[in-house]
Amino acid sequence: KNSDISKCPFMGGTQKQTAGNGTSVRDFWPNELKLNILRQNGQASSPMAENFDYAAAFNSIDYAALKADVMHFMTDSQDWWPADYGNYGPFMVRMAWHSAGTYRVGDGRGGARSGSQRFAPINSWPDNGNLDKARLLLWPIKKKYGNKLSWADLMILAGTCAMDSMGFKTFGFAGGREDVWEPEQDIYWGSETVFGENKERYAEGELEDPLGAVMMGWIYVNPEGPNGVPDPMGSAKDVRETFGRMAMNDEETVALTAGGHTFGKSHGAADPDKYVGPSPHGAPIEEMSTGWKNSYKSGVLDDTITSGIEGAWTPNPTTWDHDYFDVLLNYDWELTKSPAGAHQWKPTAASKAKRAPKAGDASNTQDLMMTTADIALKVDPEYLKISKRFHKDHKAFEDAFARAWYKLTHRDMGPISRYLGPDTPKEELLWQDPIPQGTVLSETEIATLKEAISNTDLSVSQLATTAWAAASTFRGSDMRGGANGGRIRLEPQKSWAVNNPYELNKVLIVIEGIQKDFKGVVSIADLIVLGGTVAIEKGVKNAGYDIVVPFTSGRGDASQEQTDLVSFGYLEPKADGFRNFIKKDLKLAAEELLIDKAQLLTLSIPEMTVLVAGMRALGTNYDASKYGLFTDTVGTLTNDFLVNILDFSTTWKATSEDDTLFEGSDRKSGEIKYRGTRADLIFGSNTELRAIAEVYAADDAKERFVCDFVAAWTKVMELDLFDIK
Ligand code: HEB
Repeated sequence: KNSDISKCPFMGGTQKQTAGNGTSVRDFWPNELKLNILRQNGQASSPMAENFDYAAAFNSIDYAALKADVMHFMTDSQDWWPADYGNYGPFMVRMAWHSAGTYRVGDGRGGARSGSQRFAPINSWPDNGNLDKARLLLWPIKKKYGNKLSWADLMILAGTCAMDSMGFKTFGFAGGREDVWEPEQDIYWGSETVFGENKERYAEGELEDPLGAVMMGWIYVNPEGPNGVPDPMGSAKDVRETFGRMAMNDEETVALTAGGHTFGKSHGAADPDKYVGPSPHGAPIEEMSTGWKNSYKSGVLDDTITSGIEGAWTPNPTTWDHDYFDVLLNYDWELTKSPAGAHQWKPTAASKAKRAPKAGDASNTQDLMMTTADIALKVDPEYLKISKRFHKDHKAFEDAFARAWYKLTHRDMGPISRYLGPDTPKEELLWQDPIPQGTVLSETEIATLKEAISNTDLSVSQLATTAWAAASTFRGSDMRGGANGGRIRLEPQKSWAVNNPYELNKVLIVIEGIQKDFKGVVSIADLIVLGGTVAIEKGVKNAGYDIVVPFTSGRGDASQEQTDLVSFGYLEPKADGFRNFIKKDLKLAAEELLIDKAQLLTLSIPEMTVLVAGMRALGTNYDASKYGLFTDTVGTLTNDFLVNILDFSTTWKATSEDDTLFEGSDRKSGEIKYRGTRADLIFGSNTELRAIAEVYAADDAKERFVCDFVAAWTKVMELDLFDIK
């Protein structure tokens, strides 16, 4: 399937002497720190005006007219890629599912929110075969609505309307996904260099974290079975693992797969190696961003080659009905091969199974089929129980499928306040991490509360650490976490090692005391962030500057019942370089995890640099250790960390065998001055970080350092204030 290497001599960069070609730094040093992930989606790569407001643009759409256009589209078959059964519905459902299906809970990355199916590598993954055509078909609608409707929203809207148009009552749809203009570089899709391989991700036996797919280039599992072996029990294991990483439980998994495969068909008319050309990213220029050119007969309808599996799951593939479980459970299945050579299952002759119409000729029929992954829903005992229940209880199945589809496609959008459009359901769902509305405080109230916090014996370091602990759970990947909700006082957060539960509890008791004194006026969430404000202002003042640290109130406090323990568990940091915390025995280095976290916090390189330096100065290490405290004035917001990391009168050597801890001594006297971690030393070692460090360590930068720290701190504190700001 690796037909991507073009034979044309002018392809693939044979003309090497143009800008950007030649070997890159990474070719020489593959382990180079990946700072580039903090430089994505800059203003320069976006064609939108700087003040473009997507929410406002989306809300200006005549939504009813848009839906009517999408509904009409479903049966408006085009000659260049005619619709199977005259209906694009199933094709759109698959496109939307594959757009959303890259989401994984581990780091919140992937998913439908950015429209990244338009770009490589995703546009060219074998599992996304022919979805280039699905998007091209939608172009006239995209063109009509322009900037008001992102590709990301359109893909999910099309998949959802498709189901409505085929008679399924969906749960709702919300817009609000803004497109990116370049592929995301921060998402780790695995280390294999060949599609369909999985050696690297199973190197340790278990599927590597945080990956959500069993092999390179696929969304979840191999439909034919693990490594192409048609073993339904093995497939069940893969399905459970990968859907679990998409935050789906067994019931949701069965509902989604059965509901999805009630529609459409698989395409495997002939041998792909013989007839299918390279994927879009490797295709010749005249194919105009499409790929998988199929030279088998007409190349479309019943001659289409996509997954290689051939046939429909149900007798009426463009109508919502309850046939899927009838077909799966009432018939017996035997292994067979598609015309393309793929393993698949067909009903035994004794089953006297119904048949499905041919995609391009309703007067003709073909066998029904199941993939090995479908058969898993019958052979795995837990899946079978659910399948049987859904088979009998149509209402339960429809409700589960509608809700799971809604969750699948909206999972990465953040709080419901970010949802746009009249089809947004009102019901509060646990996976949306609901937060009750907070109170906006007056200036006087804020001043009084600040005074009250100052009068406690909580230190600058305690207050700053707690505010950071609360706010820094935010992930720009799926917009979850953050200080809002006050969940730092709830399980699981209050017990995380990184939060030093014993110390955290001491702070919480004092904060809760203040809240009691000001009954009903202020949330714990606001108080914790305000505590950080008080701490930073003290640090600024100690440094001799007079800068106001901005504070926005209005956060609410969620309850324990509103907090999904399992799904919040995924927000637990394995490492937090800002607090010099790292769990034992991680394979990744502290500096890599620092960059990863900075990316999830949507920070730039300078923002990350001032935050690390400033937090060291304020003494925010999680265990109050001395690592990275290159200052005599802890609690004063100075640039000492950077000044001293760049100072060559200190010489460093590793003190731990695994090169994770270091001590710095005076080059002349040999006297030990400092201790540091990799998250500290990287600012002196990495040339790009060093360049930024130099700016802030210079004699003319003291005030700028303080100002930029305050701005970056405030940014982190307010990352989750979508409805408030
Ligand atoms: Fe599916 C299709 C597999 C899940 C929806 N899928 C399909 C195919 C395959 C599959 C192989 C074929 C493709 C071609 O064209 O060739 N899936 C699968 C698997 C899984 C799934 C393995 C896991 C278990 N789906 C799913 C889900 C959904 C879906 C979840 C939704 C909800 N699909 C779908 C559809 C279709 C498909 C709708 C059809 C498309 C057309 O027709 O075009």
